[in-house]
Formats: sequence, structure tokens, C-alpha cells
Amino acid sequence: MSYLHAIPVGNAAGLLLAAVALAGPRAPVHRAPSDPAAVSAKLSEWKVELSERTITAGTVTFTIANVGSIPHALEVEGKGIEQETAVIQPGSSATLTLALKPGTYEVYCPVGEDSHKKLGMETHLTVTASKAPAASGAGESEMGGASMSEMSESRAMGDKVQAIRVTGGGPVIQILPGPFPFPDSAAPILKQFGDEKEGLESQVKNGPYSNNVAPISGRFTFTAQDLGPVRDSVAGVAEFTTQDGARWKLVLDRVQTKDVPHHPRFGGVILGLYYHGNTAVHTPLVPTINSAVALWAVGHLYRNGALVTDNAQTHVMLLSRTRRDGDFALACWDCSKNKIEELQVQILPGPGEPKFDAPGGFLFINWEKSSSAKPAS
Ligand SMILES: [Cu+2]
Repeated sequence: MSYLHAIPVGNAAGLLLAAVALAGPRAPVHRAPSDPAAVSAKLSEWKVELSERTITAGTVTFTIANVGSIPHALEVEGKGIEQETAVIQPGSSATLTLALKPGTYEVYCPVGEDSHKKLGMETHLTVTASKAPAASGAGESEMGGASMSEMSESRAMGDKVQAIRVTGGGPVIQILPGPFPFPDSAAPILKQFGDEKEGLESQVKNGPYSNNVAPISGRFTFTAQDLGPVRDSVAGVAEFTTQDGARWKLVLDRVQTKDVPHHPRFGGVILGLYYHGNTAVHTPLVPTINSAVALWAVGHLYRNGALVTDNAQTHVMLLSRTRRDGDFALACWDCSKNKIEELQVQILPGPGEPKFDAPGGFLFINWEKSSSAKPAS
């Protein structure tokens, strides 16, 4: 995913000045080092920003401000330490004082059983041996650079799955236009959507997120790789016959990486994401879900063997089950704890292209009991 690379490195000299200013009045704690470190942390949706990326070993006091609009907290984990603040309300602050040994620590928001972490509220802090002083702005900058490349490396080489193969299974349904069943839950979230609000509000009344579904047939298999902001890739084919008897084929071509407000695309593919619903990330007209993989891609779309477009805008996710057995009605506004087995593909025309020959002009297909695996390399 692209979070790591999207974190602003900041101005090293400015950060150093901030650290000096903060370190001033602090009372010494029992550990010996001459300079207890001070790190300020800012929490917001959906990031954790630290004033320092690298500090020296010893006592460190984190001053944590929640500058976001919902409650957050801060946890520091590594080298046998796992300490967190209480929940911090928006506009409030907290402090956390720890004795840190040299090493790399994960610093994240533990709220929502790691759901905030999955949305990006995660960063790292490198603690170096205490004899290396932060003597100058230039020195600090070099250390910052080193820690960034170390982090990239550990992320790339870690045991985190970087690729996933997904196979659609179980009942297949086509979702047709209709009203969204949780308009009252979505309304306060929609208020935050600015220019997009109007379009989304019309989708509340008659959009693609409805209980109006038709059982169909089809298959879908794809492989996606999460390799950073520009190297993500996807390959796969979906074939299905819609309720009107038309045979459709979608061939995934390449990922779409361009972010739009409220719709980050995470470099095209993201493995593990908590979003939609009440998160204010992507449309709230999908219930709140966890996804094993979410991707945005451009595909070639065919109808009854004839090319419709080479520019089909495609959103795919393998997500927490949102629909119930039997009638496949949306069963929950917060579905994030349900089993991840619903495979969803939404296909829209490219910019400026005509609507598809399908109800509502879009294609929205679910495979209700799907599975995923690490692809054989
Ligand atoms: Cu949080």
C-alpha cells in the first residue's frame, strides 16, 4: 500500500527546533540520559504524525493531540513494550512517558480493534543508541533518511502478504437500482462530502446500493499485488450473465491510482482496509466493512462478445459479508465484524462515455461466498 510513501518527511530543521522547544521544561525521570526525548504526536483521520522519526534511547515523553473529529488513542509497540493512552476525545491531548531501548517501534491508533490502524493511523519510530547525539540539523536529516529506507525495506520484506488471489463463489447476484436501506445512518456522514454530497444524496433514493437484487450466474477470479504507490498490479477476468440475459466479460487491465477527495485509492490495491459506512472514507452508501483486498482498476468490457469500452472504471473488493442469505438484503450498517467472503465488483463507464445497457447504466455484481489465498509464485 502507499501509506508509508505518502507520509510527509517534513522539514528536519523545523522538527529539530520543535523538539528542542518541547524538551525544555520536562522533569527528569529515573533513567539517566542527559536529554529525555520529547515527541509530539498528532492524531487525525487517518494518520499519526510524529514530530520525530528518530530519537535516542532513554526516557521519552509523547505529547499526543487528537486534532481529528472522532476519538482516537496512541499505542507504542516494540522491543517488549506495548503501552497505550486512554481514548483521547477530539480536541483533547494526553501524554505517555516510556523508557525506550534502541529498535524500531510501531506507533498507531488502537481504536476500533485496529480498524483505525488499517485506515492508515500507523507510523514508526526509530530509537538509536543514546551515545549518538542529534548534533546538527544535517545529522538529524541523515538519520531520518536512513530510518525511512529501513522502514521501506522491513515493510517490503516483512511477513505481511503482498499479493492475494481471489475466487468468487456461492450465489451470484446482480444489484439493481433502488433505495439505500440505511439512509438515517448515512445522512450525517454524507454531510462531510462537500461537492459530492448532491450526487450521493440522489443515490440514497435510487442508487446502486439497494436491496433490489436478481440472482444471476457467473465467475470471477483475479490476482492483485500491493507493491507500493506506483507498482501495484492486477490481473483477472469476470464473466457473468445479467438478469436480462446479456453476457458480460470484464478483463482487468491495470490499476487506477488517482485519488479523489474522500476516495483515496492507496496506489490501486490495498490488502486490509476498514472503510465505507461510518468511516467517511469512500461512499457511506456501502455499510461499514473490512476488506481483505480493495482495488481500483481500468478494464476492457465486452457485452455479448462486442467491446463496450477499454476504459471501464472498476472497483473490486473482498469484504465482510453485508447481505443476508435468502433474499440478499443488506443486513447491517456496521458489517465490519462479519466474515470476509463477499466479492463485489462495480463497473462504471469511463469519463464521458455513455451508460451501459443495464438497469441504472452500471454493473454491480456480488459473489456471496468467495475465498482468497496467497498466490503460488
Ligand atoms: Cu483512531
